[in-house]
Amino acid sequence: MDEKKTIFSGIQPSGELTLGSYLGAIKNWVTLSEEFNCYYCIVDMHAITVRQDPAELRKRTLEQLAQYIACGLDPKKNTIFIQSHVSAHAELAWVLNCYAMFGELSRMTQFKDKSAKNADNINAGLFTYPVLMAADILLYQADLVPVGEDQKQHVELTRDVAQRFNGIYGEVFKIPEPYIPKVGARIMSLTSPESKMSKSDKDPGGCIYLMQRPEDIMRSFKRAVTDSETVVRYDPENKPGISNLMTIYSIAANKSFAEIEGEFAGKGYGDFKLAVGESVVELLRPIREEAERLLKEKAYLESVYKEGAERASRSAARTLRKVYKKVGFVGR
Ligand code: ATP
Ligand code: LTN
Repeated sequence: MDEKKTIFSGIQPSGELTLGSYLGAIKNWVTLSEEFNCYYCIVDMHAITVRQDPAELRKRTLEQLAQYIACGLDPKKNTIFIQSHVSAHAELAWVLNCYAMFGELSRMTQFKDKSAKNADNINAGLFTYPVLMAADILLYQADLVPVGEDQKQHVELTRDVAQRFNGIYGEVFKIPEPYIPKVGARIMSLTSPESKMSKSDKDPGGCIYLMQRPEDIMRSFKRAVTDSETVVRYDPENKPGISNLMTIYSIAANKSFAEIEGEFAGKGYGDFKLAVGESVVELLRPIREEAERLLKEKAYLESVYKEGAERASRSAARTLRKVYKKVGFVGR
């Protein structure tokens, strides 16, 4: 038996990956990837809960795969795959839909946010989105789910649905735990630091993208919203812009908040923003260069997602078979 703990996480190919998803999620994926049995998924089925251009979705899915690898995920040591390639996700999601309650799904903040943003397309998939996410996680009997703060509620729902199912049928599912970074769990928009940096944000100036050129990254940091004081001090409540920049800098330059406050004591925000921008340029440079190189290797990328889907399917089939048996479906 495999004694290693299992990790599952995924990101939707619904836009360009941002610095937020890197610091909130992918960075932890890389840390965990050496020690654990990891499944990292590109959740294209989740992405269509918001209308997507088909050609763009296809292109972004492959780009995201190249970016996962470029961030440091070794496809030999991790199972990297595309959600729609493993049909068990949709199959388990259907079963779990019958064990998730309308009331609990109605309380999901992401559903409320996305319904407000897509008022003309509040489809049933958007509503049951967290159930598909629960299926993703539970299929692999994951112990840990490394995500940003905004996904904590969905992992909690996953636990509730799993416990409800286990309560009826016995120990079918492992109950997963969210794994959220202490610093960087919620990176804010550079232009409106009271809202989360998000790839589907309408204001691209608020976002830093993994594939962005150094000059564009620097421009966004120079324009970042600050406040009317001139003190670099960590105080998220009263100084959301500066605190967000400090968070980014502390991870990118590997410095504590106290060190940063000392470094910029008596200096203006201009110097600080330049330093943050430069640290992010250097953090992202190798990722962008490696992703650009990999994107030209179409045959290699194809071999990665095909092998990933095969491995994932084998593991997912075991859980699905058990679930089908438990609920009373006749075996084939
Ligand atoms: P969308 O705008 O399409 O909802 P998003 O930019 O919010 O996308 P997701 O695909 O929802 O990003 O998230 C990918 C992963 O990155 C999740 O684990 C999420 O919690 C994390 N994440 C996303 N944005 C941030 C952020 N600003 N700060 C920290 N973590 C984040
Ligand atoms: N809902 C997540 C993406 C996602 C996910 C998952 C994350 C889909 N399935 C399973 C962790 C585990 C999001 O919007 N970021």
